Amino acid sequence: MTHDEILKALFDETLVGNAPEVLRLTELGIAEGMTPSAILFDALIPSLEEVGARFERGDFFVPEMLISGKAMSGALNVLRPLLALTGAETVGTFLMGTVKGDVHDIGKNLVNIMLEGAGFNVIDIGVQAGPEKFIAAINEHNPDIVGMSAFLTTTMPMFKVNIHEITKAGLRDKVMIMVGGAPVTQEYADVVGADGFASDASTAVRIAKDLMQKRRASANA
Ligand code: B12
Repeated sequence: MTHDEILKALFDETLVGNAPEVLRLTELGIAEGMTPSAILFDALIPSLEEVGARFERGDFFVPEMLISGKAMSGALNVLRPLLALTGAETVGTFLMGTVKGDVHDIGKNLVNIMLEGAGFNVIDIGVQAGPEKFIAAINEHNPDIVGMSAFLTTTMPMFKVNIHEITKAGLRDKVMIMVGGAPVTQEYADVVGADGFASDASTAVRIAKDLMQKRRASANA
């Protein structure tokens, strides 16, 4: 198979949620010398975008979204070690979770992989994380940055709730806060009082690094 044929097949098989085939094609692509980024950005992510578009049109339902998501997650497990640097110096600690009421974790996992690749120590507190969970994890891990992911317009307000509770617990000055997820915008991030927002994983890494620099500069001031 040519690289283009592999990408096309990966797109199609992710769309129909054929997890074993997506896994096989991902491994084949890597063996054939394709980059993990090409597999991710030229096949897997566009395919999930198409899944979302079909769901919106009423052509796909929740089970279809679920199996496509599972197929993508399987491929991410293969790509994770390839995207992550080994033995890199730790840039900072990043605590990440999907907010309460929300089970979408693919976007979050992707950001985590890229952050690990950039040298961050990532602590993932999973999905459906309420304020208590974020606060307990901040106290336990002392992160530099806390990331919150939300994929539903109905769960986005949890950013504000979490930030309010983190502030009440006296922890707001100890951490930088980043938010993201499909429906989130820079305007929304500003409204809830987050320090950073990114609409994709590579930008998330860039912003996280910028925030770390600011943090170091203010610590030295
Ligand atoms: C797969 C999927 C599911 C799967 C999730 C599986 C999983 N393990 O994640 C399942 C089937 C469980 C699901 C369920 C539902 N879903 Co759904 N789902 C999707 C779908 C198709 C893909 C989401 C995804 O993973 N995308 C891939 C990643 C890579 O997306 P991404 O946005 O590019 O991610 C980047 C950024 O967002 C950013 N980012 C993400 N997190 C963070 C965090 C930080 C800190 C930063 C800085 C950046 C950042 O970086 C990421 C990587 O580049 C989307 C469609 C879409 N277009 O998003 C709908 C979608 C999100 N779902 C939707 C809906 C409505 C639902 C349900 C309510 C359906 C129902 N009736 O039950 C339920 C809700 C369940 C719940 N309580 O959470 C709607 C949301 C509409 C809205 N605006 O609120 C969408 C948009 C579909 C649609 N077009 O209508 N879903």
